[in-house]
Amino acid sequence: MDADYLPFAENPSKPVYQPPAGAVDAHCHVFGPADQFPYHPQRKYTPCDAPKEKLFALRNYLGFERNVIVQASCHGTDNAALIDALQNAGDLARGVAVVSPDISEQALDAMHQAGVRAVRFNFVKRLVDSTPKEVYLAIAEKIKSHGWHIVVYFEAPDLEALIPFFSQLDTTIVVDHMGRPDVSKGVDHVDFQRFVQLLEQNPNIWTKVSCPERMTQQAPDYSDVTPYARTLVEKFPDRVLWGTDWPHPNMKSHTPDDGLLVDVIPRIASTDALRQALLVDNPMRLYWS
Ligand code: 0GY
Repeated sequence: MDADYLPFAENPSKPVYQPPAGAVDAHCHVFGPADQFPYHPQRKYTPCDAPKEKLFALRNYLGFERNVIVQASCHGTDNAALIDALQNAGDLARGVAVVSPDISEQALDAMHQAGVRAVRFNFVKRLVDSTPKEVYLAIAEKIKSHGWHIVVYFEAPDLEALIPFFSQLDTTIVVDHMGRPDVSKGVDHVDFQRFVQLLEQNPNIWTKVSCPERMTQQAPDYSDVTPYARTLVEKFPDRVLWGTDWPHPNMKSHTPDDGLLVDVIPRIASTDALRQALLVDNPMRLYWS
């Protein structure tokens, strides 16, 4: 099956920056392989197979110790590839699943046992059909007793309409990719400032300072994205996570080099203390404690 976007880099460069011991890549995916874990029939894109073995090899090559693997839309609510990866990672991976509200307690228990610690609500219109808020609220209620949190993915223009919904979720919320600002607008633009204010007002909200490859006009330097990430790391040092976003589904502009993405880290987290929080202490607190 052919992917409908650029394949990921099979041989990324070795990063110059070495992450601290115990570093966590807190946003990455596994896809397929399709003959073992088929993609969802109603998916919005067909990915390149990106099996667990390649993810674990990349983790070691880049100098990371652990992964948080996020269920992507192309696998729908079938979390089999994710669970298989978690079960093969020992204690070195945790998962973010996508579930429907009728999932049984038994299935949630089994997922927890495998390492799932969160569910993902995806609001990106090109990736998923819209889901009624009541459905998401029912899922939020179901996961509460498991101590899981909620990962949300949306794009900046949609944030304003989502804020009342987020205030109904009385759990930790992790926002993917800094809320996907349009980086041509500058950090002072109302859209990004709305996101910063949301984090100031709601201490339950965290964010991943990830994914420069999707927002940039300046690959592979990403200097148009780094001011956004740096702002969030400095303002909210205890509520930020970092991830590669490997294998970069849906990339059409360029093929990201994961080594160069790692080399962005010291430019967004300028001290050892900020990097220790971003790469080790924060993800360990959220996913391994
Ligand atoms: C990402 C980004 C994308 C895809 C998904 O669930 C998904 O299919 O998250 C994207 O195309 O922006 O977070 O990896």
